[in-house]
Amino acid sequence: MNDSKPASIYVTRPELPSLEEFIPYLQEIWDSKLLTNGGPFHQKFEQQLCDYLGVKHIALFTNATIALVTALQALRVTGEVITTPYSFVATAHSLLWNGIKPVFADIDPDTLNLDPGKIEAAITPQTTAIMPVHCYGRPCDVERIQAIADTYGLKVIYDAAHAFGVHCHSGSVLAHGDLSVLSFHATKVFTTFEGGAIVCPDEKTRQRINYLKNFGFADEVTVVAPGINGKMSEFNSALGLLQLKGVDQALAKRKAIDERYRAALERVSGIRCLRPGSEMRRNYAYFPILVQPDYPLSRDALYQVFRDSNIFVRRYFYPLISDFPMYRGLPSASHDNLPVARKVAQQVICLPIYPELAHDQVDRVVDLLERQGKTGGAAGAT
Ligand code: T4K
Repeated sequence: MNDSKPASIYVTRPELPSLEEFIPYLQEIWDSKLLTNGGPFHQKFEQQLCDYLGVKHIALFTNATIALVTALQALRVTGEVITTPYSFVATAHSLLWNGIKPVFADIDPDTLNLDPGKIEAAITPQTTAIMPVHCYGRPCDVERIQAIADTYGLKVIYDAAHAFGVHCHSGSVLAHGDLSVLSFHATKVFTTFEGGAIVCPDEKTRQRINYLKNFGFADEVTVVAPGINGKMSEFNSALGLLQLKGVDQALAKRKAIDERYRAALERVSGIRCLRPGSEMRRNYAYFPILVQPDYPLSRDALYQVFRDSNIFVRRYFYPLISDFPMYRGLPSASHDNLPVARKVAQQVICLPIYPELAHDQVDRVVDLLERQGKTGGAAGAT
């Protein structure tokens, strides 16, 4: 009898070019001995990234978390910032690292993004900015958020860690707000191993951000701010440059997987897929499902069956940020304030999606959902 388990499937796997393709880039770095501090690959990658994303000014970073911390510094944000509890913890951590108080507002039940209708009630005399997240790469209601920011004189910094390549009706979603921050982490649709970027509205802002990410140096002898070291290295920049060549193909493969899931999951009652959002160009970064009360298994029981079957789905984003010890004492973290986020965090599972995920692996995920949906857990793991 063969009782060996089927191969593991992860929530994501990075898409990489062939090593052979990367060797000449490495050779160039080795020959030049230019490893960091805005070298030739850094400059080329910044330029080509602007072209690809359809934006004019980008500052590359070592990762998105340092970029978020720096974005807040660049705009001199202080006091309180209104943000979502339904995100990766780095969103709110960037506020604490700046001595800013996060004020959580609830999310919209359809988009799972910060609900614009909940923002105004959270504004106080201390509020200086809003930090929404384009969760799963689905655009926030950028117009309504901007209208509120304009009315109250607030800055808007988008955590766009998931929104690489996403377009809304007006073009790149990254062009909205005062600044947008991207992540190129290994788990993202576009990766440079670690990496990130700030999309800026103009060259003056980018210049200031470049000072801040280089210890505050404006020139060899002038330090204009208590900056940090947020620079992207030549290694990561060279990889990014090469990655740009394959990104459209990778997005097309993600699209096919997204479509396969959607078509198959129509048969499975009790499992809700999110409707595509308002975007004109999607990036299929995640495939979240919401386990409804009429599905025979609880979300956590289903999560365990997946794991027992070597399918490593994730509960992004559970627990809510507002439930972690450094946030849960805030008045805005109270259960009554965040009913939608709380419910969604109890229901969500992100299914595997990445370019190399084979269609029979997608079918294995769907079969499990279908089987458990029929037998209510009696089927066990495979
Ligand atoms: N804002 C938002 C909204 C974010 O989602 C994130 C990051 C940030 C800001 C901050 O961005 P960065 O500072 O990281 O640039 C992951 C990532 O570490 C994190 O970057 C990401 N969001 C978050 C949503 O997910 P984990 O703890 O779930 O990652 P991990 O290591 O468990 O990886 C998940 C799966 O991915 C693994 O089971 C297998 C696969 N994987 C992962 C890595 C790291 C690989 O195949 N290769 C790898 O190298 O947090």
